[in-house]
Amino acid sequence: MKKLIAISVISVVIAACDTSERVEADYRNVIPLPHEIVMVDGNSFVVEKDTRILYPEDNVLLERNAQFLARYIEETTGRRLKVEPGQGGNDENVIMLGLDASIDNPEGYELTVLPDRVTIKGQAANGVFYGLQTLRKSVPAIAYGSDIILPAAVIKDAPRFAYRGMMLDVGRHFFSVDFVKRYIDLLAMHNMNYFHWHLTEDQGWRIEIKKYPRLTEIGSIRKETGIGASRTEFDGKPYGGFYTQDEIREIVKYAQERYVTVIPEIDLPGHMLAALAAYPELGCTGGPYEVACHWGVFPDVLCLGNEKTYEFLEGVLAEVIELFPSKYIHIGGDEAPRTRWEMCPKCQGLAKKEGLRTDRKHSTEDRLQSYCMKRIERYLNERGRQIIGWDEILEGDVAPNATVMSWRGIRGGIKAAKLKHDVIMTPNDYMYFDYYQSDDKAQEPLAMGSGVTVEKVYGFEPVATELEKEEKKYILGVQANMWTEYIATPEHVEYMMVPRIAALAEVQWMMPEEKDYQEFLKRLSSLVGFYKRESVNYAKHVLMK
Ligand code: TNX
Repeated sequence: MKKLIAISVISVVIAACDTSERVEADYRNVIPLPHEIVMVDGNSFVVEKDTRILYPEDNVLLERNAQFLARYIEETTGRRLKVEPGQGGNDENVIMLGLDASIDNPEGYELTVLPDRVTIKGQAANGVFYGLQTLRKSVPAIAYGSDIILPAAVIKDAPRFAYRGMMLDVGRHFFSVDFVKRYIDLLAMHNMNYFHWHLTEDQGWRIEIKKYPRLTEIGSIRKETGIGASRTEFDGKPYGGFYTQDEIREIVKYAQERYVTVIPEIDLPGHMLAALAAYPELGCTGGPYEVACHWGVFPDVLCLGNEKTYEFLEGVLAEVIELFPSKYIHIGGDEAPRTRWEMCPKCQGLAKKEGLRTDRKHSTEDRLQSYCMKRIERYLNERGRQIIGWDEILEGDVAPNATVMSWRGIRGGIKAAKLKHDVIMTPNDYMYFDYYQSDDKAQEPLAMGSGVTVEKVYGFEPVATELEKEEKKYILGVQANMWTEYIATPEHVEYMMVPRIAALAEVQWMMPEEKDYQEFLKRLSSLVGFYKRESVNYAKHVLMK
Protein backbone atom coordinates (compact mmCIF):
# COMPACT_ATOMS: atom_id res chain seq x y z
CA MET A 1 0.00 0.00 0.00
CA LYS A 2 2.77 2.42 1.03
CA LYS A 3 4.61 1.58 -2.18
CA LEU A 4 1.53 2.31 -4.20
CA ILE A 5 1.12 5.72 -2.58
CA ALA A 6 4.80 6.48 -3.18
CA ILE A 7 4.49 5.54 -6.84
CA SER A 8 1.38 7.61 -7.36
CA VAL A 9 2.95 10.61 -5.61
CA ILE A 10 5.98 10.29 -7.87
CA SER A 11 3.86 10.03 -10.99
CA VAL A 12 1.85 13.11 -10.01
CA VAL A 13 5.10 15.01 -9.56
CA ILE A 14 6.39 13.83 -12.93
CA ALA A 15 3.14 14.76 -14.62
CA ALA A 16 3.31 18.21 -13.06
CA CYS A 17 6.81 18.69 -14.44
CA ASP A 18 5.80 17.45 -17.84
CA THR A 19 2.71 19.45 -18.63
CA SER A 20 3.42 23.08 -17.98
CA GLU A 21 0.70 25.45 -16.95
CA ARG A 22 -0.37 27.77 -19.75
CA VAL A 23 -1.25 31.41 -19.69
CA GLU A 24 -2.67 33.28 -22.62
CA ALA A 25 -1.65 36.74 -23.79
CA ASP A 26 -4.29 39.40 -24.34
CA TYR A 27 -3.02 42.21 -26.54
CA ARG A 28 -6.11 44.30 -25.78
CA ASN A 29 -5.17 44.44 -22.14
CA VAL A 30 -2.08 46.56 -22.66
CA ILE A 31 -1.40 50.15 -21.53
CA PRO A 32 -0.95 52.11 -23.74
CA LEU A 33 -3.33 50.20 -25.99
CA PRO A 34 -1.73 49.44 -29.39
CA HIS A 35 -3.14 51.37 -32.33
CA GLU A 36 -4.16 48.37 -34.47
CA ILE A 37 -4.64 44.77 -33.41
CA VAL A 38 -5.87 42.28 -36.01
CA MET A 39 -6.46 38.77 -34.73
CA VAL A 40 -5.67 36.03 -37.26
CA ASP A 41 -7.52 32.71 -37.48
CA GLY A 42 -5.44 29.67 -36.78
CA ASN A 43 -3.16 28.21 -34.16
CA SER A 44 -1.38 30.19 -31.51
CA PHE A 45 2.37 30.45 -30.95
CA VAL A 46 3.52 28.88 -27.71
CA VAL A 47 6.50 30.32 -25.84
CA GLU A 48 8.00 27.31 -24.11
CA LYS A 49 11.29 26.25 -22.59
CA ASP A 50 13.20 25.84 -25.84
CA THR A 51 11.78 28.83 -27.72
CA ARG A 52 14.71 30.92 -28.96
CA ILE A 53 15.02 34.67 -29.34
CA LEU A 54 16.92 35.74 -32.46
CA TYR A 55 18.47 39.06 -33.45
CA PRO A 56 20.34 40.09 -36.63
CA GLU A 57 24.02 39.32 -36.26
CA ASP A 58 26.22 42.29 -35.26
CA ASN A 59 23.26 44.49 -34.36
CA VAL A 60 24.16 45.45 -30.80
CA LEU A 61 20.96 47.37 -30.15
CA LEU A 62 18.73 44.50 -31.19
CA GLU A 63 20.95 42.07 -29.30
CA ARG A 64 20.34 44.16 -26.19
CA ASN A 65 16.62 44.25 -26.95
CA ALA A 66 16.68 40.46 -27.26
CA GLN A 67 18.28 40.27 -23.82
CA PHE A 68 15.56 42.55 -22.46
CA LEU A 69 12.91 40.23 -23.87
CA ALA A 70 14.63 37.22 -22.34
CA ARG A 71 14.68 39.04 -19.02
CA TYR A 72 10.99 40.02 -19.23
CA ILE A 73 10.01 36.43 -19.96
CA GLU A 74 12.20 35.22 -17.12
CA GLU A 75 10.62 37.71 -14.70
CA THR A 76 7.20 36.31 -15.58
CA THR A 77 7.87 32.60 -16.03
CA GLY A 78 11.16 32.03 -14.20
CA ARG A 79 12.58 30.63 -17.44
CA ARG A 80 15.54 32.06 -19.31
CA LEU A 81 15.25 31.54 -23.06
CA LYS A 82 18.25 31.28 -25.36
CA VAL A 83 19.25 34.45 -27.20
CA GLU A 84 21.15 33.92 -30.46
CA PRO A 85 22.18 35.81 -33.59
CA GLY A 86 20.43 34.61 -36.73
CA GLN A 87 17.72 35.15 -39.28
CA GLY A 88 15.81 32.00 -38.44
CA GLY A 89 15.74 30.50 -41.95
CA ASN A 90 13.05 27.86 -41.76
CA ASP A 91 13.44 27.52 -38.02
CA GLU A 92 10.30 27.18 -35.99
CA ASN A 93 9.66 28.17 -32.42
CA VAL A 94 11.57 31.43 -32.66
CA ILE A 95 10.89 35.04 -31.71
CA MET A 96 12.74 37.19 -34.20
CA LEU A 97 13.69 40.81 -33.80
CA GLY A 98 14.43 42.89 -36.87
CA LEU A 99 14.31 46.22 -38.64
CA ASP A 100 11.97 47.28 -41.40
CA ALA A 101 12.54 50.62 -43.11
CA SER A 102 9.01 50.59 -44.54
CA ILE A 103 7.52 51.28 -41.10
CA ASP A 104 6.58 54.97 -41.17
CA ASN A 105 7.01 56.21 -37.64
CA PRO A 106 10.60 56.32 -36.31
CA GLU A 107 9.33 54.71 -33.10
CA GLY A 108 6.72 52.46 -34.73
CA TYR A 109 6.71 48.66 -34.68
CA GLU A 110 4.91 45.61 -36.05
CA LEU A 111 4.39 42.50 -34.01
CA THR A 112 3.33 39.47 -36.00
CA VAL A 113 2.38 36.23 -34.29
CA LEU A 114 2.12 33.11 -36.44
CA PRO A 115 1.95 29.53 -35.14
CA ASP A 116 5.61 28.83 -35.83
CA ARG A 117 7.22 32.20 -35.26
CA VAL A 118 6.85 35.66 -33.83
CA THR A 119 8.46 38.67 -35.46
CA ILE A 120 8.90 42.09 -33.89
CA LYS A 121 10.09 44.73 -36.30
CA GLY A 122 10.65 48.43 -35.95
CA GLN A 123 11.81 51.19 -38.24
CA ALA A 124 14.56 51.45 -35.61
CA ALA A 125 15.58 49.65 -32.46
CA ASN A 126 13.38 51.90 -30.27
CA GLY A 127 10.27 50.69 -32.09
CA VAL A 128 11.29 47.08 -31.48
CA PHE A 129 11.67 47.97 -27.80
CA TYR A 130 8.07 49.23 -27.68
CA GLY A 131 6.99 46.00 -29.37
CA LEU A 132 8.65 44.13 -26.50
CA GLN A 133 6.84 46.31 -23.98
CA THR A 134 3.51 45.45 -25.60
CA LEU A 135 4.36 41.77 -25.61
CA ARG A 136 5.39 41.70 -21.97
CA LYS A 137 2.38 43.70 -20.78
CA SER A 138 -0.03 41.44 -22.67
CA VAL A 139 0.97 38.52 -20.44
CA PRO A 140 0.11 38.22 -16.72
CA ALA A 141 2.95 39.58 -14.57
CA ILE A 142 3.45 36.29 -12.76
CA ALA A 143 3.16 32.89 -14.42
CA TYR A 144 6.00 30.85 -12.95
CA GLY A 145 6.87 27.74 -14.91
CA SER A 146 4.18 28.45 -17.49
CA ASP A 147 4.16 28.29 -21.24
CA ILE A 148 2.78 31.44 -22.81
CA ILE A 149 0.16 31.18 -25.51
CA LEU A 150 0.34 34.01 -28.00
CA PRO A 151 -2.81 34.04 -30.16
CA ALA A 152 -2.05 34.63 -33.85
CA ALA A 153 -2.29 38.33 -34.65
CA VAL A 154 -0.79 41.28 -36.47
CA ILE A 155 -0.26 44.40 -34.36
CA LYS A 156 0.76 47.72 -35.88
CA ASP A 157 1.56 50.47 -33.48
CA ALA A 158 3.23 53.87 -33.18
CA PRO A 159 3.10 56.78 -30.74
CA ARG A 160 0.99 59.89 -31.27
CA PHE A 161 3.66 62.20 -29.82
CA ALA A 162 7.42 62.15 -30.31
CA TYR A 163 8.00 63.66 -26.86
CA ARG A 164 6.74 61.54 -23.96
CA GLY A 165 8.31 62.50 -20.68
CA MET A 166 8.35 62.75 -16.94
CA MET A 167 10.35 65.07 -14.72
CA LEU A 168 11.89 64.40 -11.31
CA ASP A 169 12.98 67.22 -8.97
CA VAL A 170 16.00 66.03 -7.01
CA GLY A 171 16.76 69.53 -5.69
CA ARG A 172 14.15 69.72 -2.95
CA HIS A 173 14.75 66.10 -2.00
CA PHE A 174 17.59 63.93 -3.17
CA PHE A 175 17.01 60.46 -4.60
CA SER A 176 19.60 57.70 -4.89
CA VAL A 177 21.11 56.44 -8.14
CA ASP A 178 19.21 53.18 -7.65
CA PHE A 179 15.91 54.96 -7.29
CA VAL A 180 16.54 57.16 -10.32
CA LYS A 181 17.09 53.95 -12.30
CA ARG A 182 13.86 52.51 -10.97
CA TYR A 183 12.07 55.71 -12.01
CA ILE A 184 13.54 55.33 -15.51
CA ASP A 185 12.39 51.69 -15.58
CA LEU A 186 8.84 52.84 -14.87
CA LEU A 187 9.10 55.39 -17.67
CA ALA A 188 10.32 52.75 -20.13
CA MET A 189 7.56 50.35 -19.15
CA HIS A 190 5.04 53.08 -20.02
CA ASN A 191 6.66 53.73 -23.43
CA MET A 192 8.16 57.08 -22.45
CA ASN A 193 11.30 58.41 -24.09
CA TYR A 194 12.38 61.48 -22.07
CA PHE A 195 13.49 61.81 -18.47
CA HIS A 196 13.74 65.46 -17.46
CA TRP A 197 16.11 65.66 -14.51
CA HIS A 198 15.71 68.84 -12.45
CA LEU A 199 19.19 68.98 -10.92
CA THR A 200 19.54 72.40 -9.31
CA GLU A 201 17.39 74.30 -6.87
CA ASP A 202 17.42 76.93 -4.12
CA GLN A 203 17.41 74.04 -1.63
CA GLY A 204 20.24 72.03 -3.16
CA TRP A 205 22.69 71.77 -6.06
CA ARG A 206 22.91 68.10 -7.05
CA ILE A 207 25.38 67.78 -9.94
CA GLU A 208 29.14 67.68 -9.53
CA ILE A 209 30.88 70.40 -11.58
CA LYS A 210 34.65 70.04 -11.57
CA LYS A 211 35.34 73.69 -12.35
CA TYR A 212 33.17 74.88 -9.45
CA PRO A 213 33.65 72.39 -6.59
CA ARG A 214 31.93 74.55 -3.99
CA LEU A 215 28.61 74.00 -5.83
CA THR A 216 28.48 70.55 -4.26
CA GLU A 217 30.74 71.13 -1.22
CA ILE A 218 28.50 73.94 -0.01
CA GLY A 219 25.53 74.12 -2.37
CA SER A 220 24.40 70.50 -1.97
CA ILE A 221 23.76 70.77 1.78
CA ARG A 222 21.12 72.75 3.62
CA LYS A 223 21.27 73.36 7.33
CA GLU A 224 17.78 72.05 8.01
CA THR A 225 14.38 71.67 6.36
CA GLY A 226 11.09 73.42 7.01
CA ILE A 227 8.51 71.09 8.47
CA GLY A 228 5.75 70.54 5.91
CA ALA A 229 4.91 73.91 4.39
CA SER A 230 6.34 75.86 7.33
CA ARG A 231 8.74 78.77 6.94
CA THR A 232 9.25 79.13 10.67
CA GLU A 233 9.50 75.61 12.05
CA PHE A 234 12.49 73.48 11.06
CA ASP A 235 13.62 69.93 11.71
CA GLY A 236 17.15 70.94 12.79
CA LYS A 237 18.79 68.23 10.62
CA PRO A 238 21.31 68.95 7.86
CA TYR A 239 20.18 67.50 4.53
CA GLY A 240 22.21 66.91 1.39
CA GLY A 241 23.28 64.77 -1.52
CA PHE A 242 24.60 65.03 -5.05
CA TYR A 243 25.52 62.91 -8.05
CA THR A 244 29.15 62.52 -9.06
CA GLN A 245 29.92 62.81 -12.75
CA ASP A 246 30.53 59.05 -12.87
CA GLU A 247 27.09 58.40 -11.39
CA ILE A 248 25.54 60.73 -13.92
CA ARG A 249 27.24 58.91 -16.79
CA GLU A 250 25.97 55.63 -15.35
CA ILE A 251 22.39 56.91 -15.27
CA VAL A 252 22.58 58.41 -18.77
CA LYS A 253 23.77 55.05 -20.11
CA TYR A 254 21.14 53.12 -18.18
CA ALA A 255 18.44 55.34 -19.64
CA GLN A 256 19.90 55.17 -23.14
CA GLU A 257 19.73 51.37 -23.09
CA ARG A 258 15.99 51.78 -22.47
CA TYR A 259 15.60 54.41 -25.23
CA VAL A 260 15.10 57.16 -22.69
CA THR A 261 16.94 60.46 -23.27
CA VAL A 262 17.95 62.28 -20.11
CA ILE A 263 17.41 66.04 -20.32
CA PRO A 264 19.32 67.86 -17.58
CA GLU A 265 17.90 71.06 -16.17
CA ILE A 266 20.12 73.80 -14.80
CA ASP A 267 17.48 76.25 -13.63
CA LEU A 268 18.59 79.83 -14.24
CA PRO A 269 18.64 82.75 -13.47
CA GLY A 270 16.23 82.09 -10.52
CA HIS A 271 16.10 79.12 -8.16
CA MET A 272 19.86 79.63 -7.73
CA LEU A 273 20.29 80.19 -3.98
CA ALA A 274 22.36 77.04 -3.52
CA ALA A 275 24.82 78.27 -6.16
CA LEU A 276 24.86 81.76 -4.61
CA ALA A 277 25.64 80.27 -1.20
CA ALA A 278 28.71 78.68 -2.84
CA TYR A 279 29.71 81.68 -5.01
CA PRO A 280 28.17 84.82 -3.45
CA GLU A 281 29.92 87.11 -5.93
CA LEU A 282 27.35 85.94 -8.53
CA GLY A 283 24.45 87.68 -6.73
CA CYS A 284 23.47 91.36 -6.99
CA THR A 285 24.05 92.07 -3.27
CA GLY A 286 27.12 89.87 -2.84
CA GLY A 287 25.51 87.96 -0.01
CA PRO A 288 26.12 86.24 2.28
CA TYR A 289 23.59 83.66 1.15
CA GLU A 290 22.42 80.34 2.57
CA VAL A 291 21.12 77.25 0.80
CA ALA A 292 17.36 77.63 1.26
CA CYS A 293 15.79 75.70 4.13
CA HIS A 294 12.14 76.22 3.23
CA TRP A 295 10.10 76.20 0.01
CA GLY A 296 9.03 79.10 -2.15
CA VAL A 297 10.35 81.67 -4.59
CA PHE A 298 13.34 83.70 -3.36
CA PRO A 299 14.32 87.25 -4.35
CA ASP A 300 18.04 86.47 -4.61
CA VAL A 301 18.85 85.33 -8.14
CA LEU A 302 21.89 85.54 -10.42
CA CYS A 303 23.17 89.05 -11.12
CA LEU A 304 22.71 89.54 -14.85
CA GLY A 305 24.87 92.64 -15.08
CA ASN A 306 28.00 90.78 -14.00
CA GLU A 307 30.14 89.15 -16.72
CA LYS A 308 31.24 86.57 -14.16
CA THR A 309 27.70 85.17 -14.15
CA TYR A 310 27.98 84.27 -17.84
CA GLU A 311 31.45 82.85 -17.37
CA PHE A 312 30.05 80.72 -14.55
CA LEU A 313 27.01 79.54 -16.52
CA GLU A 314 29.11 78.66 -19.55
CA GLY A 315 31.61 76.82 -17.35
CA VAL A 316 28.79 74.78 -15.81
CA LEU A 317 27.09 74.11 -19.14
CA ALA A 318 30.36 73.06 -20.79
CA GLU A 319 30.54 70.16 -18.32
CA VAL A 320 26.80 69.48 -18.61
CA ILE A 321 27.01 69.00 -22.37
CA GLU A 322 29.95 66.65 -21.94
CA LEU A 323 27.87 64.49 -19.59
CA PHE A 324 24.54 64.54 -21.42
CA PRO A 325 24.32 63.70 -25.14
CA SER A 326 20.72 65.00 -25.23
CA LYS A 327 19.91 67.46 -28.01
CA TYR A 328 17.89 69.43 -25.43
CA ILE A 329 19.32 71.19 -22.41
CA HIS A 330 16.72 72.68 -20.07
CA ILE A 331 17.74 76.06 -18.70
CA GLY A 332 14.67 76.76 -16.56
CA GLY A 333 13.81 80.44 -16.66
CA ASP A 334 10.88 80.16 -14.24
CA GLU A 335 10.04 82.23 -11.19
CA ALA A 336 12.87 84.77 -11.28
CA PRO A 337 11.81 87.82 -9.23
CA ARG A 338 12.96 91.16 -10.65
CA THR A 339 13.46 93.02 -7.36
CA ARG A 340 17.26 92.68 -7.05
CA TRP A 341 17.85 93.61 -10.70
CA GLU A 342 15.77 96.78 -10.25
CA MET A 343 18.13 97.98 -7.51
CA CYS A 344 21.40 96.67 -8.93
CA PRO A 345 23.74 99.19 -10.61
CA LYS A 346 25.44 96.45 -12.64
CA CYS A 347 22.13 95.10 -13.97
CA GLN A 348 20.83 98.58 -14.75
CA GLY A 349 24.15 99.43 -16.39
CA LEU A 350 23.91 96.42 -18.69
CA ALA A 351 20.29 97.26 -19.53
CA LYS A 352 21.35 100.75 -20.52
CA LYS A 353 24.28 99.54 -22.58
CA GLU A 354 22.12 96.98 -24.41
CA GLY A 355 19.17 99.36 -24.86
CA LEU A 356 16.82 97.11 -22.84
CA ARG A 357 13.98 99.52 -22.19
CA THR A 358 10.57 99.21 -20.62
CA ASP A 359 7.71 99.23 -23.12
CA ARG A 360 3.97 98.63 -22.85
CA LYS A 361 4.32 94.88 -22.50
CA HIS A 362 7.63 94.27 -20.77
CA SER A 363 9.75 95.82 -18.10
CA THR A 364 13.47 96.48 -18.39
CA GLU A 365 14.00 93.54 -16.05
CA ASP A 366 11.89 91.21 -18.24
CA ARG A 367 14.21 92.20 -21.05
CA LEU A 368 17.25 91.50 -18.88
CA GLN A 369 16.01 87.96 -18.31
CA SER A 370 15.44 87.50 -22.07
CA TYR A 371 18.96 88.85 -22.70
CA CYS A 372 20.35 86.17 -20.40
CA MET A 373 18.26 83.36 -21.92
CA LYS A 374 19.21 84.39 -25.46
CA ARG A 375 22.88 84.60 -24.60
CA ILE A 376 22.86 81.13 -23.05
CA GLU A 377 20.84 79.83 -25.99
CA ARG A 378 23.48 81.14 -28.38
CA TYR A 379 26.21 79.42 -26.37
CA LEU A 380 24.35 76.09 -26.50
CA ASN A 381 23.22 76.41 -30.14
CA GLU A 382 26.83 76.97 -31.17
CA ARG A 383 27.60 73.64 -29.54
CA GLY A 384 24.79 71.86 -31.34
CA ARG A 385 22.24 71.89 -28.53
CA GLN A 386 18.72 73.30 -28.20
CA ILE A 387 17.26 74.93 -25.12
CA ILE A 388 14.03 74.22 -23.33
CA GLY A 389 12.62 76.84 -20.98
CA TRP A 390 9.55 77.17 -18.73
CA ASP A 391 6.79 79.37 -20.14
CA GLU A 392 8.11 82.47 -18.32
CA ILE A 393 10.60 82.76 -21.16
CA LEU A 394 7.71 84.13 -23.22
CA GLU A 395 7.74 87.25 -21.04
CA GLY A 396 10.13 89.41 -23.02
CA ASP A 397 11.76 88.57 -26.32
CA VAL A 398 11.77 84.80 -26.60
CA ALA A 399 15.10 83.14 -27.32
CA PRO A 400 14.74 82.43 -31.06
CA ASN A 401 15.07 78.62 -31.08
CA ALA A 402 13.68 77.77 -27.65
CA THR A 403 11.24 74.95 -26.96
CA VAL A 404 8.69 76.07 -24.40
CA MET A 405 7.39 73.98 -21.52
CA SER A 406 3.92 75.24 -20.75
CA TRP A 407 3.32 74.76 -17.02
CA ARG A 408 0.93 77.53 -15.99
CA GLY A 409 -1.91 75.84 -17.84
CA ILE A 410 -1.82 75.54 -21.63
CA ARG A 411 -1.90 79.31 -22.39
CA GLY A 412 1.86 79.62 -22.71
CA GLY A 413 1.95 76.61 -24.99
CA ILE A 414 -0.68 78.09 -27.28
CA LYS A 415 1.12 81.42 -27.40
CA ALA A 416 4.44 79.72 -28.14
CA ALA A 417 2.97 77.56 -30.93
CA LYS A 418 1.48 80.67 -32.52
CA LEU A 419 4.97 82.19 -32.42
CA LYS A 420 6.23 79.02 -34.19
CA HIS A 421 8.08 77.63 -31.20
CA ASP A 422 8.05 73.96 -30.30
CA VAL A 423 5.99 73.19 -27.21
CA ILE A 424 5.87 70.54 -24.54
CA MET A 425 2.61 70.59 -22.63
CA THR A 426 2.94 70.10 -18.90
CA PRO A 427 0.05 72.13 -17.44
CA ASN A 428 -0.05 72.14 -13.66
CA ASP A 429 -3.81 71.52 -13.45
CA TYR A 430 -3.44 68.15 -15.26
CA MET A 431 0.21 67.16 -15.22
CA TYR A 432 1.58 68.09 -11.80
CA PHE A 433 1.95 64.78 -10.03
CA ASP A 434 2.98 66.60 -6.84
CA TYR A 435 -0.63 67.84 -6.65
CA TYR A 436 -3.28 66.02 -4.62
CA GLN A 437 -4.67 63.04 -6.50
CA SER A 438 -7.94 62.98 -4.61
CA ASP A 439 -10.35 65.67 -3.48
CA ASP A 440 -10.38 64.09 -0.05
CA LYS A 441 -7.29 66.00 1.08
CA ALA A 442 -7.66 64.97 4.71
CA GLN A 443 -6.95 61.38 3.69
CA GLU A 444 -3.83 62.26 1.69
CA PRO A 445 -0.27 63.10 2.64
CA LEU A 446 0.47 66.84 2.40
CA ALA A 447 0.64 67.86 -1.27
CA MET A 448 0.49 70.87 -3.55
CA GLY A 449 -2.48 72.14 -5.57
CA SER A 450 -5.57 70.00 -5.83
CA GLY A 451 -7.62 67.61 -7.83
CA VAL A 452 -5.23 65.90 -10.27
CA THR A 453 -7.09 62.60 -10.31
CA VAL A 454 -6.27 59.69 -12.60
CA GLU A 455 -9.39 60.54 -14.60
CA LYS A 456 -8.32 64.18 -14.94
CA VAL A 457 -4.90 63.15 -16.21
CA TYR A 458 -6.52 60.72 -18.64
CA GLY A 459 -8.81 63.42 -20.03
CA PHE A 460 -6.05 65.87 -20.95
CA GLU A 461 -5.94 66.87 -24.62
CA PRO A 462 -2.58 68.50 -25.43
CA VAL A 463 -3.47 69.92 -28.84
CA ALA A 464 -5.77 72.85 -28.12
CA THR A 465 -8.63 73.21 -30.60
CA GLU A 466 -7.96 76.92 -31.00
CA LEU A 467 -4.67 76.19 -32.76
CA GLU A 468 -4.67 76.34 -36.55
CA LYS A 469 -3.69 73.17 -38.40
CA GLU A 470 -0.21 74.57 -39.15
CA GLU A 471 0.30 75.51 -35.49
CA LYS A 472 -0.68 72.12 -34.12
CA LYS A 473 2.49 70.51 -35.32
CA TYR A 474 4.50 72.55 -32.81
CA ILE A 475 3.02 70.54 -29.94
CA LEU A 476 5.79 67.96 -29.59
CA GLY A 477 4.25 66.13 -26.69
CA VAL A 478 3.35 65.87 -23.06
CA GLN A 479 5.15 65.53 -19.76
CA ALA A 480 4.18 65.17 -16.09
CA ASN A 481 6.25 66.78 -13.35
CA MET A 482 7.21 65.44 -9.95
CA TRP A 483 8.20 68.36 -7.75
CA THR A 484 9.38 67.10 -4.41
CA GLU A 485 8.97 69.82 -1.76
CA TYR A 486 6.69 67.50 0.22
CA ILE A 487 7.94 64.22 -1.20
CA ALA A 488 10.96 62.92 0.66
CA THR A 489 11.02 59.17 0.03
CA PRO A 490 11.00 56.82 -2.97
CA GLU A 491 7.79 55.21 -1.71
CA HIS A 492 6.09 58.59 -1.70
CA VAL A 493 7.30 59.39 -5.23
CA GLU A 494 5.81 56.08 -6.39
CA TYR A 495 2.53 56.82 -4.62
CA MET A 496 2.25 60.14 -6.47
CA MET A 497 3.43 58.66 -9.77
CA VAL A 498 1.54 55.39 -10.11
CA PRO A 499 -1.03 54.84 -11.55
CA ARG A 500 -1.28 58.43 -12.85
CA ILE A 501 1.68 57.53 -15.07
CA ALA A 502 -0.48 54.89 -16.77
CA ALA A 503 -3.12 57.51 -17.62
CA LEU A 504 -0.37 59.79 -18.89
CA ALA A 505 1.02 57.01 -21.07
CA GLU A 506 -2.27 56.77 -22.97
CA VAL A 507 -2.41 60.58 -23.41
CA GLN A 508 1.09 60.48 -24.88
CA TRP A 509 0.73 57.40 -27.06
CA MET A 510 -2.86 57.06 -28.26
CA MET A 511 -5.02 59.05 -30.64
CA PRO A 512 -7.75 60.89 -28.71
CA GLU A 513 -10.58 59.06 -30.49
CA GLU A 514 -9.13 55.71 -29.40
CA LYS A 515 -9.07 56.58 -25.72
CA ASP A 516 -11.78 55.37 -23.35
CA TYR A 517 -11.48 55.89 -19.60
CA GLN A 518 -13.66 52.94 -18.56
CA GLU A 519 -11.74 50.59 -20.84
CA PHE A 520 -8.49 52.05 -19.52
CA LEU A 521 -9.53 51.17 -15.96
CA LYS A 522 -10.10 47.55 -17.01
CA ARG A 523 -6.70 47.41 -18.67
CA LEU A 524 -5.14 48.95 -15.59
CA SER A 525 -5.93 45.95 -13.41
CA SER A 526 -3.60 43.87 -15.52
CA LEU A 527 -0.77 46.41 -15.29
CA VAL A 528 -1.26 46.48 -11.53
CA GLY A 529 0.02 42.91 -11.54
CA PHE A 530 3.38 44.31 -12.64
CA TYR A 531 3.30 47.09 -10.05
CA LYS A 532 2.68 44.47 -7.37
CA ARG A 533 5.36 42.13 -8.63
CA GLU A 534 7.91 44.94 -8.58
CA SER A 535 6.69 46.17 -5.16
CA VAL A 536 5.77 49.57 -6.53
CA ASN A 537 3.90 51.64 -3.95
CA TYR A 538 0.98 52.55 -6.21
CA ALA A 539 -2.07 54.59 -5.17
CA LYS A 540 -5.35 52.66 -5.05
CA HIS A 541 -8.03 55.35 -5.51
CA VAL A 542 -9.29 54.00 -8.82
CA LEU A 543 -8.65 50.37 -7.95
CA MET A 544 -10.90 49.93 -4.92
CA LYS A 545 -13.84 48.26 -6.62
C1 TNX B 1 6.14 75.70 -9.57
S1 TNX B 1 6.76 74.66 -12.38
C2 TNX B 1 7.49 75.57 -9.81
C3 TNX B 1 8.28 74.68 -8.95
C4 TNX B 1 7.49 74.16 -7.78
C5 TNX B 1 6.11 73.75 -8.23
C6 TNX B 1 5.27 73.14 -7.14
C7 TNX B 1 7.88 75.59 -12.15
C8 TNX B 1 8.59 75.90 -13.36
N1 TNX B 1 8.12 76.09 -10.92
O1 TNX B 1 9.45 75.34 -8.54
O2 TNX B 1 8.17 73.08 -7.24
O3 TNX B 1 5.45 74.88 -8.76
O4 TNX B 1 4.11 72.55 -7.66
